Amino acid sequence: MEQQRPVVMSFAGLDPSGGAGLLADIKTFEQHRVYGLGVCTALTVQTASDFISVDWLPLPRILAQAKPLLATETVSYCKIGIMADVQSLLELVRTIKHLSPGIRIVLDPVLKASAGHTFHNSIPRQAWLELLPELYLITPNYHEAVLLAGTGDGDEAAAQLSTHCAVLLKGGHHQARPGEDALYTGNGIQRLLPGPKQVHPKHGSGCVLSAAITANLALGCSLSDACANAKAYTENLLSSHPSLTGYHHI
Ligand code: PXL
Repeated sequence: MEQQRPVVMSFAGLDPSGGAGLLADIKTFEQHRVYGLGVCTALTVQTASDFISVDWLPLPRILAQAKPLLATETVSYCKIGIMADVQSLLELVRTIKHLSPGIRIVLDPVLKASAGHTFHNSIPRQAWLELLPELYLITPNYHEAVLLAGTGDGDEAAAQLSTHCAVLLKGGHHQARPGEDALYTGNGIQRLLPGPKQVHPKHGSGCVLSAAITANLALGCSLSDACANAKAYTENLLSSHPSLTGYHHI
């Protein structure tokens, strides 16, 4: 018999193509041998290459899914993906922390879907400033970091955001340093270099990375090791097949 696995929770959209959102998160959790709970924040209609529509679930319906589980399970880490707006996100985060004191929250601040749809064009800065100190880690790409900080280039933006919570700046498509990520914490900046494998762009790779970080944290890794392990896991997925769909394996 196995020992009991750590329990983690994902708040994310349903992407029926299975590449992103809840399904990607649960696949990632299972590969890491953590037990994944999944709360749906939105119903999307899409394929790996085409985004068709999104229906946001109202906050009370999101909370109704989470409350009974948070009341009965010990969840020390959760991740949040797409949410309709920052105000609901802030209320969600506060409710999660009220129901599970001490829980650490990883936020993937998704503004745009890889299949082309823009979820959010602008950022209400005041609500963001209230939200950031409630989070353990955010995982923006360069574009998201600049929009969230409202300033400078990606590196300056990440440095500024990291005065509120840890920031993993994703270098995926960065021109000068493609695939190089940087972890900004109170202890400085740690560069995470890409591995040797040939990678192919994938639908949902940001979801997989943040879910893998959450799983590694729940397994007891330091933040720095969790980010490094999750990067290696995501690169395995990116190199698993040339198409937009990737296969999960450790
Ligand atoms: O990868 C961003 C993302 C997050 N969540 C859902 C998505 C996508 C991208 O398509 O569909 C549900």
